[in-house]
Amino acid sequence: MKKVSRIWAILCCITMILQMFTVVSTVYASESTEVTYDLTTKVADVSTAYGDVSLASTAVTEITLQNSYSNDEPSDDSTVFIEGTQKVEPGEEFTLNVILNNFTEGIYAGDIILNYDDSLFEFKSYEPIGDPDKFFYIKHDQPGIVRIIFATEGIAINSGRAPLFNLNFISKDTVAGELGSFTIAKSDFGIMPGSLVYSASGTGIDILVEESWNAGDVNNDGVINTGDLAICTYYYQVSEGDLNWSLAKSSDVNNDGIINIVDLSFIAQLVV
Ligand SMILES: [Ca+2]
Ligand SMILES: [Ca+2]
Repeated sequence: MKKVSRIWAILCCITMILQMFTVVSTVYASESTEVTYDLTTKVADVSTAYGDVSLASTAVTEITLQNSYSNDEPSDDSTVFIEGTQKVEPGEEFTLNVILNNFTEGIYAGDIILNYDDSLFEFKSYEPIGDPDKFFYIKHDQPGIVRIIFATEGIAINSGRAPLFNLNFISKDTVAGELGSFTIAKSDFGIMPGSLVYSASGTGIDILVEESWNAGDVNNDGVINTGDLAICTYYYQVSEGDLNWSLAKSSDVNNDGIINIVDLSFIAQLVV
């Protein structure tokens, strides 16, 4: 009888979660176009922008571009930013997204140097994302520095928000409880007409390699509760390969590459 009651309680939780999913989806759909990041905050708290769902595991830095080479300044709020997860497990693969934002000028080429803490992380690969198609040249001949040079195939990047590429890393499984940095040492973007170069540099994000990870504690705050359920629900049906997988994957408690009812029911059973 006790077991039947427990199953009934789990089913009730799942029903509530799916109802919550509908509400959260509506909130996201109505507010997603208004999401902004605090340019002065290294790790942005975007929970307000996303309604009641906390995305505290997101690390974001956004850098305003300057023109160091002439007096022609970029349009207001032209920025480049990188985002990724705030915490990883030892030996875990993760992704940083590099994105241009608020450009009205035409960008045809870029040259970005990212420094990373090679005592904690290894660079694995890159993935082109977004439009237009781009040609890439990657230079990674010494640990801790990866350089990405890209050029479009004759089409300007001048949309509001333009994802450029993802960088895939893995944390070393020999370290734990340490914080490592990812810093944009240089980022130049070539503009036409005018052959201008706009630049940003000198900031980045920190990512923690955790001591340990408790499956179900999605936001890793030490307790499994409805906050974890909300995050799992928020990323419902997100799967490996999606652009926001690096943010969603901590909800994938059975590690099968998709956030679905299996993960929700697992977490629901552990809610205290
Ligand atoms: Ca939690
Ligand atoms: Ca799963």
